[in-house]
Amino acid sequence: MTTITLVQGDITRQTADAIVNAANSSLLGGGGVDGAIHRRGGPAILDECRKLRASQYAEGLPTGRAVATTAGALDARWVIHTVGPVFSPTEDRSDLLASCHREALRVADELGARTVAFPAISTGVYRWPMEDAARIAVATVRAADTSVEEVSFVLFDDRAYALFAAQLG
Ligand code: AR6
Repeated sequence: MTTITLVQGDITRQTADAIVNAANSSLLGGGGVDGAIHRRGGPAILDECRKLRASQYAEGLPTGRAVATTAGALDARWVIHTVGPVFSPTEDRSDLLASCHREALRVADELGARTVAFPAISTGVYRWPMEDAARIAVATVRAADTSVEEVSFVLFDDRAYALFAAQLG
């Protein structure tokens, strides 16, 4: 059984075996969580991302997939980068958002990570409505077949925290 906990705050301040990054396909950084992780984690993360781009992910990491690097100076062993879908009002991309959570947990299992911190993937720059993202994130983690013991969702503000809390009920 995986325990799900909620934390309000900055994901780069968390302690966990693995911290999940809401990245983009380039793996070369960006704003939001991605920018904060690279800033606080330091250049070792970007170095490994560049190596991934030079090897198995020459075309970039596809949406819905996940890959791990060092966590650099973060209080974690690994960063698991995943690429959320951009929200579309005309196309249902929920499976891709669920896939981000499933794939991140699969990578965590491969690494032997027992505690994993997730941000609210796709709810910032990628504009996914928070309530629906919370529903998909919580349901997917609950249904996952994983050895991860604790998943924490790290929510930046009160509203996100409340919407995730409502899903945990
Ligand atoms: N800790 C926790 N949550 C945060 C933090 C933080 N330090 N910073 C922002 N959030 P986003 P996306 C919240 O935009 O929507 C990047 O440029 C934020 O309020 O980080 O998946 C990437 O390179 C929001 O609720 O990720 C991609 O290009 C949530 O984290 C693109 O943005 C996710 O917002 C990915 O967009």
